[in-house]
Amino acid sequence: MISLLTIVIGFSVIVFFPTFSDAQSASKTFVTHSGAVVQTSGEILDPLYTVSTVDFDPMEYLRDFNYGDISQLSDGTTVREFTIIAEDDKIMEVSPGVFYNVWTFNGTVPGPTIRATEGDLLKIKFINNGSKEHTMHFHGIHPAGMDGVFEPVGGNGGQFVYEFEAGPVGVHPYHCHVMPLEEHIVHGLYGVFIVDPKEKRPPADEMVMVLNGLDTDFDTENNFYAANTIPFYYQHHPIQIDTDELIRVYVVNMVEFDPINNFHLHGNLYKYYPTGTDLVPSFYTDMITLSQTERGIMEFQYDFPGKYLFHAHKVEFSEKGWVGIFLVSDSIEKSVQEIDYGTK
Ligand SMILES: [Cu+2]
Repeated sequence: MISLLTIVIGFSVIVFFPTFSDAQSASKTFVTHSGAVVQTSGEILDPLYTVSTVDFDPMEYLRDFNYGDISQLSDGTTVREFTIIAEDDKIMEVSPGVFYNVWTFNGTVPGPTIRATEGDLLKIKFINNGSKEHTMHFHGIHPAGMDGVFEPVGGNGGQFVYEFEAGPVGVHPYHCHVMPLEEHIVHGLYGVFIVDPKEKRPPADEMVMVLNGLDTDFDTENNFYAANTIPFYYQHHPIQIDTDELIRVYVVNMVEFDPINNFHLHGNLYKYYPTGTDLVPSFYTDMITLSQTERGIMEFQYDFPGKYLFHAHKVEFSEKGWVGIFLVSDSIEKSVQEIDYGTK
């Protein structure tokens, strides 16, 4: 009798309880908040998506400047042509086990850092391969028709060419300006636009930091904060710099929902150029406060080697990912190179 019961129970287990591998393949289809259709087994560490994922390297992004394809007009004006492609169906693992539907310019969040010199003619070919209308709205000076607000570009291959003169000197954001704007920004449609002065800034180890937040549960509050999208990235992968080397950080605050963000540097102070529009710094400080799209240029150098934190002094933000480390080391030979302004 006991053996018969054992056989019956054993059979029931085999028939009614799928194996682990069965459970892995039992994916279901869901529609996310943003409208993307994804498949998942429901296991948070076992995502099975039908959409492509995003590979993003914050260390590569940090010092990656896109100068465009360069040509010259007969009057000597430098022309820089860029192609920017928007998509809105990609999934990115923004933190271990947390997968988020990112909307991207050229496949990443933030999009590429677009860089030009004051007075250059910019031709930015925008292709919208997303499913929704998108645009590129640049902060700066340009004609109304190039503002990326009243000229929505349709999805599935819609195109528009933004053409304007680079200016003013400084660091500016660009972002999609289609309503609901908050949704289009928080999903990742933004990037940095740097306009260099004609007389150039002194050589430096230059980097870009976009301060951003991620609302991964769609409750209009950020769950994660970061410098360059991945929470805690530069804490676990410190940014290596040299003593006495001039460091120049182009910082842009793209955090939505929270009215302010800030940037604190340890063991040092920095010269700060709000919006980067002036070549004379306005402040010498270790703390700046930034509202939405507020930005500027920080310059500093370290005399002593070692590890130094930089982070939001709004501690909630730093504890949710907006924290990093500069690893400063002595170097016999200066590693500062002449800045390549894309003219070689
Ligand atoms: Cu958009």
